[in-house]
Amino acid sequence: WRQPVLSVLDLGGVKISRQDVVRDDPTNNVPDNIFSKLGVQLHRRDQHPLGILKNAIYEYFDTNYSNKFNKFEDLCPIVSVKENFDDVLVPEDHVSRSYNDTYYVDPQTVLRCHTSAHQAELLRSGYTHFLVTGDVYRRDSIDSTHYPVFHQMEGFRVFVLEDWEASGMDATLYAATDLKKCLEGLARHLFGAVEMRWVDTYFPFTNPSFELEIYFKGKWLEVLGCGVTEQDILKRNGKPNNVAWAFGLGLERLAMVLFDIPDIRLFWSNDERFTSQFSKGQLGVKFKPFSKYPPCYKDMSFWISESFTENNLCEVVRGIAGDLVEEVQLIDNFTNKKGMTSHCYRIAYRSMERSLTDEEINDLQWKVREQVQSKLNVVLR
Ligand code: FA5
Ligand code: MG
Repeated sequence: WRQPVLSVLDLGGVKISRQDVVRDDPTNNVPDNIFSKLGVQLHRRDQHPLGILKNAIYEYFDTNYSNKFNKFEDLCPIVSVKENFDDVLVPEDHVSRSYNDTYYVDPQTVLRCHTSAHQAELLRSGYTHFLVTGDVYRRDSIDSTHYPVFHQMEGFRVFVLEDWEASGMDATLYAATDLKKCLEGLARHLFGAVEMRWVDTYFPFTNPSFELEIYFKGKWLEVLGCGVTEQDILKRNGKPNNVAWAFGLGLERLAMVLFDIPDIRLFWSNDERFTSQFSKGQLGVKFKPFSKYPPCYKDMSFWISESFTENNLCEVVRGIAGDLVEEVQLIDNFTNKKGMTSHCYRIAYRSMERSLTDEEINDLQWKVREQVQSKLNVVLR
């Protein structure tokens, strides 16, 4: 299923060509490797772990809520700053709005960084129970559980007065209780028995807010964020007398646990040794890793300047090495007497499909060093 080279993509009914999304000007930070992911929609492939997982979640909601949840999985991932941030009350100065964290098409338009970008529009259209699945985009660090494109499913449920009145609880507690019950039930539906825990957290659009973590390979892995929707969102979108809950779950994270997939890059693999292990409706078949090829580590030290960020470094490395980069890790950090700060990063190169040659890796690393110097305003040591 290599992506066909299309001159014009159809993204949820919106026609988009490369030059609409990738431009060489400072108000745009979308690289070609990100553009190439638009329209791929891994979550809509019934044979792909993400599609299998999505279908299993649909089944849970259909069964337990008698098909009441409306499903959306083809909404255009190119959204306005208003939809992605303002409509869900993300403060003006929140880090997620920065060019360091989000892909901007232009100053008013972004690649959605979460499926919460669709909450307001769907509420205004009158939906009270909905699931939105889609690809989301973030500039981020590089390791086995982070990838700049991943998939989320948003869930949203609106309650009416009669719902909480009958319970004798106040509206917020009622919604929070129902939310946790719903998601614990979902976790049991997907995993059977699994170790999980709730962690209190903060989101601008919910209060209270929680994260659910699942114990996986010796660590707690954050799989979703959720909470009771801020009243202001309901008020602004035609539901002033209601209370609601919302969640946003990371499909890759859940699928990694369910199918034992060790590296998030594998979801994008066309290697038959990966793709042939999954079939429609088969939830939780354990992935058998084909032999792991050896990693190759390259260290790189440089004096940083004020504008240096790790996300920018990761973009440069990803732009050159693509999915051959497995991890970028800060291994040393010091400031000298003159106040200059040095960082040493270790880059792990590894293909999941073949052995890399020394020559190939040296070539990649050489290009990385060149671009780090020319694009990031740092001085190599
Ligand atoms: C959000 O995106 C919120 N919109 C979720 C939400 C919705 C909260 C509705 C409340 C109400 P967060 O940034 O934590 O939250 O991302 C949600 C999930 O996406 C995470 O729990 C994780 O499972 C997954 N995720 C986040 N970043 C990455 C990444 N770089 N790669 C893969 N998965 C990721
Ligand atoms: Mg989070």
